Amino acid sequence: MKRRDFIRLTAAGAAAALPLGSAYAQKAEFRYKYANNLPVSHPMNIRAKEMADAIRAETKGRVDIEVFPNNQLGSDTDMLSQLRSGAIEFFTLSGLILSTLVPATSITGIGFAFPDYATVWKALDGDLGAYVRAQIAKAGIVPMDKIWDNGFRQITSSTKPIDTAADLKDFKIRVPVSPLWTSMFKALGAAPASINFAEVYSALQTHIVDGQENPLAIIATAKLYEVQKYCSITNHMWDGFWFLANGAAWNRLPADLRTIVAKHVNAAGEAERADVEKLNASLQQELTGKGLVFNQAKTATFRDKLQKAGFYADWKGKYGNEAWDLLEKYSGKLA
Ligand code: X2X
Repeated sequence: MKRRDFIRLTAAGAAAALPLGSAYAQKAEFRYKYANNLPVSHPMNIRAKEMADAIRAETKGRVDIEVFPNNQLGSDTDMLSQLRSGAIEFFTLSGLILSTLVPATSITGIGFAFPDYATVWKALDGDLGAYVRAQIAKAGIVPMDKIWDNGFRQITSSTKPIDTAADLKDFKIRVPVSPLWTSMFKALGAAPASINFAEVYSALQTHIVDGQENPLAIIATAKLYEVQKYCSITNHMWDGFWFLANGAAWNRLPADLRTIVAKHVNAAGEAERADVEKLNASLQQELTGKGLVFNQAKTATFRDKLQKAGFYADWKGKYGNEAWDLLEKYSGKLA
């Protein structure tokens, strides 16, 4: 057999042996990575997989997004650096953690700002969200229009139920790495420790901290109930994930592909919002079955404590009047 023929034959053989899915990946012009910090079973990752499939299909394989869930590529702090350097092209991150780079983005997490989901989406899909996205864009990161839901947060503990703000006194609680989170729990009298989500399960298991706070969808999918005993319904803040793109990687995509990608990312985000809202409303029963003991906290005592500690006045000063007015347009008067 001539060498030329041999090469032709083996090349054909290799192509035929490719599994269907990766046929696209082989010829993709844009192979991008999307990374996040949540377990595969969380709606974020279920919708992200559908999203990547839809993008591959509609771009006829030109854009191939690989999803890396569950801190596979590192902690939020690591992934934010990777997004900025272009080592990953897409990343979902809480606005509160993103505030370590773009200070204005934490404003949507101010304690007790939003009474319900209807108000959250009005604000985030309205001019408060537009304001925050404009600040993110100035840092060379491109946020998609629709923020994904994390949810209203609840406090869990291995030692005692949290009923009033007084129960938080000196309470060792893990908070994400974010000045607003630390400030809020200090104002509530607690002893907060900044820890990336990647380390939360083990920090609870080894009693480095006694508690943490997260929405029920995360307490369930990350199995935090295995290492916590009590869950206090506080709804002390809402949190969401901006779907972020590295600016250079985004601009490399031709305009028609950018349109297709943005459409599917935003649609997946809206589907994820509905999934998470439903889960957060229904999980209490399931988690009770797994041994978590629930109580409804007296949230007026929390608001009062924040107000008296000067929390709202301090943060109004930091964000400035333009941003604070946009927040109060939806939250009502806070400070
Ligand atoms: O770190 C957390 O607690 C989490 C998963 O809720 C966020 O990404 C903010």
